Amino acid sequence: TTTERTFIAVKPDGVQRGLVGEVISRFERRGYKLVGLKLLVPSKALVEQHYGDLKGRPFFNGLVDYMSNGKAPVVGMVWQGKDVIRQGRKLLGATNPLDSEPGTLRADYCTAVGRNCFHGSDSHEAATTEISLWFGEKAVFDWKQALEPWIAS
Ligand code: YYY
Ligand code: MG
Repeated sequence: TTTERTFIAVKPDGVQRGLVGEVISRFERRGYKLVGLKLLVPSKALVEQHYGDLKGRPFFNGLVDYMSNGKAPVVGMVWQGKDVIRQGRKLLGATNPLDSEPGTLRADYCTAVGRNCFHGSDSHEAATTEISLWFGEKAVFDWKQALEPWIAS
C-alpha cells in the first residue's frame, strides 16, 4: 500500500562522497515521499543494535566503528510509498557493489562491500524496527503529497 515505509541511510562514506542529494533525488523522482530526515553521528550502541544480526561476523567491529566514529555523520531518511521497502533495496543495488546492477546507486558509486555508502531496510519487520530505532514515531512527519493520486492509488 501507499503507507509502506522504509529506513534509508547514507552512511559516512556516502556523506563524505557527497551523495546525499543523489539519494534523495532518486527516491523523489521515483515518486516516493520523504517523511523523515536527520543528520547524526550514531552512538556505538545504536549501530550495534541496528546491525545486531551481524554480530560475530569478522567485519562487525570495523563496521560499527566506521558508522559511529564521527569522522562523518550519517543521514537517516524515512521514505513512504508503494512497495518502497523492496524498491528501495533495488535503487541501492546489491550489498556487494561488484554484484550491483549498473544504474543502481552502489554500482554507480561504489566498488567495496565495506564502503557501499548506503543502507536500506530489507523487510517489513526490519523497516519497523529501524524506523523506531533511528527516529521514533514522533520524528516521522506525515504530510499529504499533492501529486500522490497522480503517482499511485
Ligand atoms: O543490507 P545490506 O547493507 O545490503 O547488507 P547486510 O548483509 O545487511 O550487511 C550490512 C553491511 O555490512 C553492508 O552494507 C556492508 C557490511 N558488510 C561488510 O562490510 N562485509 C561483508 N562481507 C558483508 C557486509
Ligand atoms: Mg542489511
